[in-house]
Amino acid sequence: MLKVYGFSKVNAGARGFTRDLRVLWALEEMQLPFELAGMDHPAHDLNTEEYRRLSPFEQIPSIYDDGLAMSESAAIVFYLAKKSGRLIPSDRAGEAQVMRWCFAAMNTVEPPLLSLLVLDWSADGGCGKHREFLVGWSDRMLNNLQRWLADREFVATKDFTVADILLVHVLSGIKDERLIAPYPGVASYRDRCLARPAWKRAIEAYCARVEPA
Ligand SMILES: N[C@@H](CCC(=O)N[C@@H](CS)C(=O)NCC(=O)O)C(=O)O
Repeated sequence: MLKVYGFSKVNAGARGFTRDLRVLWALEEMQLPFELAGMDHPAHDLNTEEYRRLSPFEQIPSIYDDGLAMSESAAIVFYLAKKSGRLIPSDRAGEAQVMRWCFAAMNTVEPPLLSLLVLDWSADGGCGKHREFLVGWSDRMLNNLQRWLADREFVATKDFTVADILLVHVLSGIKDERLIAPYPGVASYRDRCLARPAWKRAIEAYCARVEPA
């Protein structure tokens, strides 16, 4: 049976936003059975030789499936989509579009948003110029994303795919709503994807299970 490594206990600020949710959402959409291995972050469950065989950077999520050890949320959801034949088109061109937008979510949209989040967590307010640069970088990506989404329901194909899961999870990490407010097309894309019953089931089960530290 597919084994998914997700948090059982994690920092209260990160709880509800961790990347195991990308995998758990995908599995809910795909209706694939799995067993969950709960990992306690403060107890250093990730810092063992055994876990590093699954996840070299000692991070969540990872999976073990039929002899295959995998980490990296994007690689995992793409693998699960190929395995299940769900949330990805079966033709090569459609699959390529999904891959393109999985990379865009991880490599183009997430970096400025995550950098800003980290700065706001860690800075003492003395990084005005750095913050201004990161806001400008985030704005540029959100503006271009809004243009792309103008006549689209989903980002990669006409149907919901794993690329939407990754991108929406990245967008849902925006803590400062003022950043997304100028882009109502991006906000409504995020909100209609988060209204899906599979996301609601995934986040409810997560909140019932994962303890804040
Ligand atoms: N690129 C990785 C990043 C994974 C990641 O940052 N995981 C965080 C939780 S969301 C983690 O395990 N942090 C614990 C740590 O680094 O000690 C992915 O997308 O799976």
